[in-house]
Amino acid sequence: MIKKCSIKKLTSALLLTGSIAATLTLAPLAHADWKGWNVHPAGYPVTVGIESFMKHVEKATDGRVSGRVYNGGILGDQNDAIQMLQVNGIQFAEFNLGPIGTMVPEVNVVSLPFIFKNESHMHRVMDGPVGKELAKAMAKQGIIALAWYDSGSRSFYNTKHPITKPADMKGMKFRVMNNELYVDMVKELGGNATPMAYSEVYQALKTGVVDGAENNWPSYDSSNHYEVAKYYSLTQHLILPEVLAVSKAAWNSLSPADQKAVRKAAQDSAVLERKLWAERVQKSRAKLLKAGVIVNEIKDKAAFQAKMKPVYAEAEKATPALTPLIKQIQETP
Ligand code: GTR
Repeated sequence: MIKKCSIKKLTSALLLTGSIAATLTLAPLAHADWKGWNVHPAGYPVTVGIESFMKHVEKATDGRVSGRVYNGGILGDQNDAIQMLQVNGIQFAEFNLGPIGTMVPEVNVVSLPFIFKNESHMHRVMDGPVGKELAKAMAKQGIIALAWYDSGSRSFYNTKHPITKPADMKGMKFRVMNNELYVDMVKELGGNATPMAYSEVYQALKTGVVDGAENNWPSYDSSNHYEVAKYYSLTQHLILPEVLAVSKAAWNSLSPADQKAVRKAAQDSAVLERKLWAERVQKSRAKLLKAGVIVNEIKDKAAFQAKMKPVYAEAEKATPALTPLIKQIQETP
């Protein structure tokens, strides 16, 4: 009896030790520490959004996932970030959809100039079936899109003179984001374009390597480009969505419940970012007008739009999958 009892005790003691050992070895594996990329500085709507995302992820997963965002592009430029995400060198990032079109051609649909009627149209499209389709295409390339952020509309600015019609761009050199589609866009408008990393544009404008660039009010402000290129012409030729994404490897390592929590944290952060975005546009605009930026409205954008036909034709020829997507966007009320 005594013998039996001690064997039982010994067995349960061993079982206990075994489970402690299992917990000890499994615990570090179950905890993920994520590294995140963002090009913007502290306080920028995107930065506040992505930081709030990570905070909520930590809370909602009871600390099973924690992470840190590296702001200001210190881990590299946008192209580096996309590649790092694809190989799980970083686990999450927020970036513009523009350059993603070079590796996920369907995504080029958002880079077609004047494709969206206005910003709320872009939101309706991205929050609907087109957004889902683009997310599916991105997932095939290892990028899991969780939520669409806002980045308003982009307009041209330059160091020389106001642009009121395409002919005003003749012979001028513009920096564009990394995507041949933007090179074509500027060429059709009469200028020349050079793809360049965002971090290099200030110096390029200052030294005359380029005469201009294009961006939204908040980035024109936070990058200080307005200090060196004061003519801001409201062409609003691109309304580009941005994405909060995680790497496929990071995503696949989560339990279904944690995936749900992470997606929700991303979508909540997008609601916050979009609200902050609208406020920031007004703030940046007011600040730069005060700083002496010379802004001109373009009442009739038809002359710019008409020049974009070959850009659409070329893009659709290269990627036939764009044609039905264009139709879907145009038919979205
Ligand atoms: C900003 C955008 C960045 C980056 C940048 C650029 O508006 O938020 O992600 O794309 O423009 O022009 O490179």
